[in-house]
Amino acid sequence: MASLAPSPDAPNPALAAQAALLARPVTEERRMADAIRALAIDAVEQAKSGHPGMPMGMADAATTLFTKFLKFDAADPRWPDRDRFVLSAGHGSMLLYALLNLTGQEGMGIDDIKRFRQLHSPAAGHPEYGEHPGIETTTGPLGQGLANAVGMALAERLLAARFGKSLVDHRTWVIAGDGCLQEGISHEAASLAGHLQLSKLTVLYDDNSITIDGDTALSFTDDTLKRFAAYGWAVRRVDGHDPADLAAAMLWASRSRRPTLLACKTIIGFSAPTKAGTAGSHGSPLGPTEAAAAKSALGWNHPPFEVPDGLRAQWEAAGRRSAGTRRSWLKRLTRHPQREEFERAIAGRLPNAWHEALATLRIQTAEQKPKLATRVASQKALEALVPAVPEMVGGSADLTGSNNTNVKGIPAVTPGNFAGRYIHYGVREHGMAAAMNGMALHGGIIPYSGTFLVFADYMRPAIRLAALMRQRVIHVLTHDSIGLGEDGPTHQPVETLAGLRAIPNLCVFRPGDAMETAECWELAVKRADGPTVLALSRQNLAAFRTDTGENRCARGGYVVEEAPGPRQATLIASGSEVGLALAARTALEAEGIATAVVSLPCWELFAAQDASYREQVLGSALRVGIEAATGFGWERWLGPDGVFVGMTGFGASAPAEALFKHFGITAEAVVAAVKKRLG
Ligand SMILES: Cc1ncc(C[n+]2csc(CCOP(=O)(O)OP(=O)(O)O)c2C)c(N)n1
Ligand SMILES: [Mg+2]
Repeated sequence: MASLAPSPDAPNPALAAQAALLARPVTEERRMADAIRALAIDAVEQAKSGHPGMPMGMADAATTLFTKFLKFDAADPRWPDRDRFVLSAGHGSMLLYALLNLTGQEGMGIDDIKRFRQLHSPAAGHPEYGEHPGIETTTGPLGQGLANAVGMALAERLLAARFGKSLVDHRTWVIAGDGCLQEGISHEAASLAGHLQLSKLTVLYDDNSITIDGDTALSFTDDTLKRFAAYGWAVRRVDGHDPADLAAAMLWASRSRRPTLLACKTIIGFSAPTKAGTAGSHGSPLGPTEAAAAKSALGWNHPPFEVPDGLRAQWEAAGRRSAGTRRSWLKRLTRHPQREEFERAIAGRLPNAWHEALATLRIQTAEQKPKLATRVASQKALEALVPAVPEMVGGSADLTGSNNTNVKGIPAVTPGNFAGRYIHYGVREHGMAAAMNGMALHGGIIPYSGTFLVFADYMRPAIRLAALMRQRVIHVLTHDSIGLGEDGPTHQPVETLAGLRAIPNLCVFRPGDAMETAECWELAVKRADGPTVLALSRQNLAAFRTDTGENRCARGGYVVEEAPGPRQATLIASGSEVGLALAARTALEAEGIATAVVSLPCWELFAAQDASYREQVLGSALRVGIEAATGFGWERWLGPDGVFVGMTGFGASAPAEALFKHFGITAEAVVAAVKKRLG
């Protein structure tokens, strides 16, 4: 069969279409779009790296959006009721930087753009959350932005249900490319958005038929419109270089009762005389000759980085378009009966009494010493937290009963009805985690959700971005070891903890009993500047903590039982293995071996303690690490002379007790290892 992709020697069909477009009289809109194109060309030339093609192709669509539809005020990019704009195709970052600059936003001056892709410039290679308030999320890993946007659109609906549309009534707009739509995460996220009827979400699809390898015919022959229509979206084809068609489509999208996909047919690298319509304009500078010719084709004869004053003034006026709308909103906020509560939630401040019920739970737990699976203890913590913290929105990727993430009396969200606070995400872990990032980024929501720990790998790219962006999202990951038993090695994480612990700024908690679980939940909710994973057991665990004062998990690791005299061994364990370490200690003490037990529920927090505390906890006696996972990373705490008792490979299918015996993770094995080393 003949290849669908054009041969590299074939004439470039985009050039004829481009010539026809360039032959049209230059309109005001074209000039405004050309300012974006020129800045993108210049910045990429200057940096000698970057992606000019996408901003050049999507400049017309972005101009229509920013001058006619997007509700924003350049004077306050943090205005809570602004429309959210997500550049999911993050490689086209210069499109966003040009828009921020041209609309007159502080913090993205022309000098910043001249330093595109240089150290400490807010104009980084890809949009980085935190570099400028107009950057709503970090993008670059394709598809993530689209899924973040689904979370933002969902957050908007949830907050509108809570505070009413006089305070919360905005849209979410996304620019996504072929790459975003090829990625699996876009399928999950779009399917969820269609199901939930997130009507205030619009994706402008840069339908340019080009990715890095060349024509999309090489790898992408889906009928994308039919695909989105099947998800329950309203879809429409648009001429991505025709302002009237773009405006009509965006107006139509704003009135839709379903999420909308506008497939904007564009020419990548529009105006470049030879590279337009080809992958050649995707990810490298046009080069001085092609760059000059592109500008000349546009009739743009200004020096690099210069935008004529009149054109700047037009763009700045676009940046002020919604200033009046914002002022009216501020007036409504002042009079609104829920003003304080709204401002508190948006600022991410917890309610005053947020941990009172949890404190009561800790006292009860100390008295009752319940033998519980930590996933069940987690549910008890949620029963204390969720009613007290109205911004907590839960969910699970179809494992609600296993993850114990639901709370009695808290209703679920259903399509078109957002009065609930629990999301049935379906079996869409990646989409779920990225949507949660979007909810946290939107503000006013603390998302938590669940799946099995082993499926953290299905969410890893989104967890990594939450850590990079310092977002408060909480993942309840249950069935945390071979302790889950019969489901077998596909479901038994062994390397997962190590993989998660390797992510900077992610707190991975593995509590060992009900008290530790309550403490870890308290820390997770309080943690305003980063994500948290709670690794929880399926099996019941005996209580070892009966003190209720200090939150001992806050230091990441602590001595549970000290040795009666100078230590001969220190057993260091997490989660279900703390109980095992305590049993081994009893046996060792019986043989006269002075042994301490350390619980290490969070490496990230323990590593942040001062060295003297860590030394005091870990001690100078023989260190034995015990964890039903691979030992990768444990040398950090055990040093070169330590012993590790855990897994060395994958698990197996059998009842949990049989597995712990089979893999030698038992109190007897620990005792034997200590005695062998102490000789
Ligand atoms: C998850 C992920 N995989 C791969 C890449 C590398 N990458 C960046 S852009 C791109 C091609 C994207 O094509 P498209 O979205 O159509 O962008 P266009 O070339 O049209 O600008 C690839 C593969 C990435 N950024 N993220
Ligand atoms: Mg493309």
